[in-house]
Amino acid sequence: MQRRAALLIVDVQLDFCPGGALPVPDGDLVVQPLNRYVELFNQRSAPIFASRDWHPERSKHFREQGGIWPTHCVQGTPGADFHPGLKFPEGTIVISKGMSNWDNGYSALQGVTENGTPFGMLLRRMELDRLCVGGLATDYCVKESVLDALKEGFAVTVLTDAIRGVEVQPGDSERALTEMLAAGAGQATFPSVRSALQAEGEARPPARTG
Ligand code: VGL
Repeated sequence: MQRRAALLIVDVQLDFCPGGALPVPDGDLVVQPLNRYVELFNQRSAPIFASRDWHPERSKHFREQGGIWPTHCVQGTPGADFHPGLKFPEGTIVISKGMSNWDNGYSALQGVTENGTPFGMLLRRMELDRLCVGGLATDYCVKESVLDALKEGFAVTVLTDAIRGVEVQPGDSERALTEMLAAGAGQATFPSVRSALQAEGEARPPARTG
């Protein structure tokens, strides 16, 4: 059976980029490769989702409330904005997560659309069964999103040319990738994703018009 793929861009927000509150080393370097993926998916009318950390000020995720992270991505603050270099086309669906005081919000599959629809439910409703995932950070939100998506029965491809890790411990990103692959994710870079999408498009009957 043919799979219908969508792009998921995880948490490319200013607080996770150099100069932000919880900078991922070279986090901004995912922007350009992600824009290529955005263009590719958009050209093929494949859906594009962008998740964001969207925390309340008093999240238990933050050090001040007993968590492990500096305060970051607080709802409505500039640090929570998507990186301005991302070229999201019209129709990009934003998935917000970590919105309650007690929710770490690592996984986009725990997130909701602006109407409150759970992301997994939306994917099923749209008959999407593969997620191609890039963004920040490899060792936290990318990893948890990928593992959760696999648990929910979706196929997942990790876009290894469009991810970066926090690396609290050196090697965390590599270990995270190993864990994702062991759980059943695939990995790919731009040329192979482009070929796969092309094949998918050719195998699917043309959309009915009129
Ligand atoms: C993230 C650490 C803390 C992430 C979020 O987006 O990967 N990392 N909160």
